Amino acid sequence: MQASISRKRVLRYLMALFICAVFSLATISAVSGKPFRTGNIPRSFGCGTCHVDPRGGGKRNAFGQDYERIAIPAGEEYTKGLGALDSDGDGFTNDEEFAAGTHPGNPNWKP
Ligand SMILES: [Ca+2]
Repeated sequence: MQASISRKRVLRYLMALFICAVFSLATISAVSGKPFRTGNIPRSFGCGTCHVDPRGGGKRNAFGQDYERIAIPAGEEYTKGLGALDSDGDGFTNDEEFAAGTHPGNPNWKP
C-alpha cells in the first residue's frame, strides 16, 4: 500500500513538472525574438518594424518580408537595395520612410 501511494505521488510530481516544462517552453518561444535586428535598421519601431504583431514573432509585414529576403542573407545588413525599395507600396522608399519617421511596412503611415 505504501509503495502504491508513493508511486502516485511520484507520478503526480512528474506530471506537474511536465506541465511546468511545457508552459515554460511555450512562454519562452512566445517572447523570444530577434531584438538585435532593431539595431540594424535606421529607425526602430520595435519588433513591429518587421512583424504584424508589435510584440514580435509570427507573420511579417511587407518591410519584414523584404528584410527577410534581402537583409538576412546579406548578414543582417540594411542594404542600399533594401533602402531603395518601397516595401509597403505607399509611394515612398524605405529610406524616405525611416528618414521621415514613418513606418516602411505600413501603407497607411507615410511621410
Ligand atoms: Ca509607410
